[in-house]
Amino acid sequence: MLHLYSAALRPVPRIMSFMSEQPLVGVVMGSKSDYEVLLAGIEILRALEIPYEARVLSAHRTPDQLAEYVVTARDRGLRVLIAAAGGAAHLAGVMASKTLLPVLGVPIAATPLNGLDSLLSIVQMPKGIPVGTLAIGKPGAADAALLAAEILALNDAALYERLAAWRAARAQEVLDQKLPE
Ligand code: RP5
Repeated sequence: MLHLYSAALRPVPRIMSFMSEQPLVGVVMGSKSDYEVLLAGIEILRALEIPYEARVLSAHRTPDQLAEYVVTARDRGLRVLIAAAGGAAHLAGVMASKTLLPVLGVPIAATPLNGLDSLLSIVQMPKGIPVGTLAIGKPGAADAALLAAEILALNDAALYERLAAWRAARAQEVLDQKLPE
């Protein structure tokens, strides 16, 4: 029994880390099944050259490892945390309870309720422990990354310029759209 307990508390390996620099954004998802949705945000972090790390940690399946990750996050250099989960999505709120870093929650559509369950779970935090809640699914994942970038750009002029260029490019894409004759 003791053996099983120890095994359960073994550190969860970091499954992805694409940047060699010190990560500034920690992207946490409740299950690997959330990853495809979160890619919409991870691709933006990559495009903006923001060092990040991505981890699978669950509020109910790996609560001790999640707590360890969050309480050490600031000292390890992380500045913003993104938390994505589906169902009764308590991941973001639990993370926010353990840190003063900003936590951005992304609801995932993982059950027959299509993400409404996770949206309400994340957005309806009782007062005092804030979670910045984004839209359900890929739009929310993308906006979480952009909001993280805006937070980091407050103290990073070069990132501010990259963010401004990114947004200008999106505007140009709209202006370039052609309708059928
Ligand atoms: C949540 O349960 C996860 O964030 C995921 O969205 C959902 C389903 O997880 P799996 O059953 O695919 O591992 O905790």
